[in-house]
Amino acid sequence: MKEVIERYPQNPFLTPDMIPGANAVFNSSVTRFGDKYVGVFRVEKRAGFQSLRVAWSNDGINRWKFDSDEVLVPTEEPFKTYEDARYDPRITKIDDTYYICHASENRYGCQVSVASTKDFKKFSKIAVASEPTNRNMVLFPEKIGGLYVRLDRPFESGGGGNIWISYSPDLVFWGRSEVLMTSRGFAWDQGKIGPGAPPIRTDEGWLCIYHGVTPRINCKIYKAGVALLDLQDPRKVIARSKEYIMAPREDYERVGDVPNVVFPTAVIPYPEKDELRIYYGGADTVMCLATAKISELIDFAKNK
Ligand code: BMA
Repeated sequence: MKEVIERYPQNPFLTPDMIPGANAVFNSSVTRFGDKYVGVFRVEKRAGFQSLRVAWSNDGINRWKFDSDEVLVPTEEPFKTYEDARYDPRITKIDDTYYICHASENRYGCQVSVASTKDFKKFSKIAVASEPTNRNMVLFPEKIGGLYVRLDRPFESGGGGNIWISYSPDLVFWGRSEVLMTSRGFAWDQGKIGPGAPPIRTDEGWLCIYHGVTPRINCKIYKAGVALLDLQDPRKVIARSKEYIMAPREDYERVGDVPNVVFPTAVIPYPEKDELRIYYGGADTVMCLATAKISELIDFAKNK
């Protein structure tokens, strides 16, 4: 059967042996920056800590050059208390500013933080933007009705979790939170689900790639799906794929520190080619790439 996504033949494109002192590089975000690409990478050190590192590439795939220092290290309160470990970054560009949302793990649980940068050299922390326990915050690339909009995944008891939507005037104070999409009993996304890449605008709605878990006796299998949200009112789910768009199949998705994980964290659209790049972590160890036709993903979301 033809898949809706196509894996990059040279996957994984980034591995820990390419970064001195790294145990793993995964669940990272890449975006366009002028005529180049920049990424904020989740690099787990051999000493065991998570770090966020900026790297640059001409084509967004090869020859990544890492800046020397880790970024978004907290130096002041409240970030020192709540950002013990920083991981799973997602980048959204709004106007001329890039926003980085990431998980902030701390003694109270996990929260989400948001920071901004214009050049990926100097970063400003904006807020720890949720109570515990929450992960996977992604920002929409434009305000809707004058407000910033985000998706995230608060945890629920019993290891579950659904995708929520919230609004904010300033990225600090969030409200009007409601459930957007729930896990589906006995389907591939019957376990917890969470936002993957930040949504992108298409003619047919906001295209959202998300992750969903299939729980099995000895593991959780992380897969990816696609949904479409109404452009004017993204609380309305227009379409959602019955099947996953991607499940762990290749060795680099099956074998690693956490087996059987594909975890999408960024997309880059090329509308002129009807193409979408999907960046994802493989088995919590390496960075991978897949491509898809935007029109085919939309049809897939509509189960056509
Ligand atoms: C999730 C997050 C991700 C990770 C995934 C699989 O809960 O921690 O960072 O990729 O589990 O281990």
